[in-house]
Amino acid sequence: MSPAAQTETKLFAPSADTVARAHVNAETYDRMYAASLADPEGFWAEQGKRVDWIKPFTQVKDVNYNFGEVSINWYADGTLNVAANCIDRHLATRGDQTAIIWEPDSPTEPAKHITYKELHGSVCRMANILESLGVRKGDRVVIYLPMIPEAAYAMLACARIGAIHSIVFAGFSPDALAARVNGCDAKVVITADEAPRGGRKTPLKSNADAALLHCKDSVKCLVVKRTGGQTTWIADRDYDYNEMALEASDYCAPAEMGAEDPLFILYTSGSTGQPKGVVHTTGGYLVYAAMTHEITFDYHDGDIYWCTADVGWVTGHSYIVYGPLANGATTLMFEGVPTYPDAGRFWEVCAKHKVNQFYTAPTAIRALMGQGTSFVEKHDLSDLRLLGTVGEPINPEAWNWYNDVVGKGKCPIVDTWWQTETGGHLMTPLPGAHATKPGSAMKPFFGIQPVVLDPQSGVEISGNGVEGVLCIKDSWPGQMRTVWGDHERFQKTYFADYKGYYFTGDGCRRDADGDYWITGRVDDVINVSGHRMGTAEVESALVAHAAVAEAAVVGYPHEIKGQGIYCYVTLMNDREPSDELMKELRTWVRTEIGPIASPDVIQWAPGLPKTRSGKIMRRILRKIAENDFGSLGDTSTLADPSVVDDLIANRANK
Ligand code: 6R9
Repeated sequence: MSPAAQTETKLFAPSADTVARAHVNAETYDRMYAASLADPEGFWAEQGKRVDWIKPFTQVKDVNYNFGEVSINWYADGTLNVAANCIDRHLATRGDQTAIIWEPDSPTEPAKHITYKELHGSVCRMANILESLGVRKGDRVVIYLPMIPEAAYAMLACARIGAIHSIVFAGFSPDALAARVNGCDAKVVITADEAPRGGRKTPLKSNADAALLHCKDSVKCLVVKRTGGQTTWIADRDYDYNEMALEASDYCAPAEMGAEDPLFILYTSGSTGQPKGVVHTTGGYLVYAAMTHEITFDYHDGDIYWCTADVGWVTGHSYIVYGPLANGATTLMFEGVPTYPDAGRFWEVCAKHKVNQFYTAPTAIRALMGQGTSFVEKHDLSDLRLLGTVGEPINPEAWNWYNDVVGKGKCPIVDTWWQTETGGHLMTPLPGAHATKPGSAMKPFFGIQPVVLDPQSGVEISGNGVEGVLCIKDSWPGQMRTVWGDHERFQKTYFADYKGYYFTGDGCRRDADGDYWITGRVDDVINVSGHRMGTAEVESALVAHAAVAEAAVVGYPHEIKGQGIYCYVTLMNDREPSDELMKELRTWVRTEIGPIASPDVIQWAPGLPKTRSGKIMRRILRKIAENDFGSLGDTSTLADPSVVDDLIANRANK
C-alpha cells in the first residue's frame, strides 16, 4: 500500500438516511462491541439464534489457543442443517421470492430468477443424485463449475446430505484440480462441459478428464450441461446431471449435522509448501456468515444484493451463497467478467437488476477506473445504496473514484478485511455507524479483538499511531478449525509464531484515532488481483521445468493487479536465455497452476542472492523488483555479493 494511503485522514460520514435505516448505528456499535468482549458467551448465545437448530446448543464457546493443544469449538452440542437454514425455513414466508438472480456471461442470453421454492427443488434433486452416486455424510465432493446456479445447488446439496464440498476455481489447471481431488480424497467431481467467461470458453470437462487421469479410478464425474459443447464420455465414470435431474425426486430430507461437523474445505495459499485445505464447520460458520452479511451490508428484506466474486473463493462461499441465503436475501450471481462485452458491464447489470448493495474487489475498480467515467454514467445506478470492497488494500485514488463516480457520494463504502481462514469479515466500517477513511478497514466486527504485535518480540503494542503484525486475540464463531488432514500444520501456521494469538499473516497500522489500516502480507504470500498466491507454489512450478535450475518469486507493485508476479530464474548450465524460452515458461506456469499464476516478469538470473547458509534473501529480490536499489540494506552477509550488482544491471525493463 502506498504511504499516501496510510496518511489519508479525510472522513466520510454516513448520511442521515443511511444512519436512520441501519441495523447498527454508532451508539449500538459501541454498546454491542463492548458487550461482545465483556460477555462473549452471552453475546454469541444470542447471535446463535440467527439460525434454526434441530437440537439447540447448550454450550457456546470452547476454545484453546495454546500451541500444541489448539482446539476451536462453537455451539458444539447443537445440531442443524445448513441447507435447511438457507432454504427450507424461508419457504413458508418467501417461497416465491427470488433467491438467486443469475446473470450469464453474455448480455444477450436471458437472466434467470430462481425462487426459494425452485431452489429447494433443484437442491433436493442434486442431493438425491449425489446420494445415488454413493455420496454419504462426511464424504468429500469437489465442485469445479462455472458461475452458474448449479454451483450453488451443488454446495447446498452437499450441505443437505452432510457431504463436505471443496470448490476448485474453474480457472485452475488440471494439475491443480487433481491435487485438490487427491488432497481431500473426493468421491465425486462435479463439473460442466464448458465455462463461458468474457466471450471465451474454458473446456472444463476436458480439464477434469485430464485431472482424473491422476486420481483414483473410483472417482466419479457428474457433468452439468452449460454450453452443450462436445465432451468425451467415459461410461461408469461420467454421469449426466441434466438427464439424472429429470428423474430425481425433488425432495430430500436434510441431514442432522453437528455444529462442528465440517461444511467445506477450501484450498488456499500459504507462505510455504502447497495450498492447504482450510476447514470450516457448520454452526459457527453459518451464524457468522449470516450476521456479517446482514450488518456489514446493512441488508434489509427486499434488497437486491450483488457480490461479484467467484464461488471458487471464500468470498463467494460466505457472501454469495451462505450468508445471503441464510438471511433469505436475493443474491445475484454473475458468470462473466467486468469488461465484457465492455467496461460498463457491472453497471449495466446493476441497473438491469436494480442492485442495492454492490461488493467487488479493488483490482476490478482500478481496471474500470482506467476506462473512464462514461461507462458508468451510461447506466442508472440510482438503486445503489452501499458499496463494498474486499481482497486487498484499496488505494485512495480507486476508493475516491468508487465513491464519487459509482456511488455519487451517497453510498457508504465498506472496506472489509478478512481471510479464507476467518470465514467472514473481521474488520470493516459499518455503514450506519462509522465515518470512513479511504483505504482503512476501520473497526473490528463484534467479538473481534485485533492486536498489533512487535514482529520480533511478539509483544503487544498498545496505544494509537502504531504499526506491526496483526494478530487476533481469542476466537469468533466463523474461524477455521483445522487444515484438512494436518492439524499440526494448522497450529504451526497460525499459532506458533505469536503464542496465544491467531496470527493473520498481515501487517497493520492503528492510526492516531485507533482505526485500522492493513498494510499487506508480512509473509511470502502475494496478492494478485485479489487472489492469494504462495510464491513457493510458483517457484515449484518453475523448477519443475527441465530448463530451470532455480527460481525465486516475489511480488512487486502493479497498477491494476495490486501486485504482479516477478520471477528470477536461473537456467540449467546447458540452456541459454531466449524470448521463446521465456514464453514457454509463462505457458508452463499457466498449465501447472492456472492463468492467474501467469508470471508478469521473468528475469534471467545467473545467480540468486543467498546467505552463506544457502537461504535466498528475498528482501533484496523484492527491492530489485520494486526498482528500489537505494535501500537494499546490508548485502555483506551474502555468499557472493556480486550477484546483486548483476541483477540490478539486468533488472527486467518492465
Ligand atoms: C476474503 C479474502 C486474504 C488476504 C488477507 C489480506 C488481503 C483481504 C482486504 C485485504 C486489505 C482488505 N485482504 N481483504 N487487505 N484490505 N479489505 O480476500 O480472503 O483470499 O484468503 O485473502 O487478502 O492480505 O490476509 P483470502
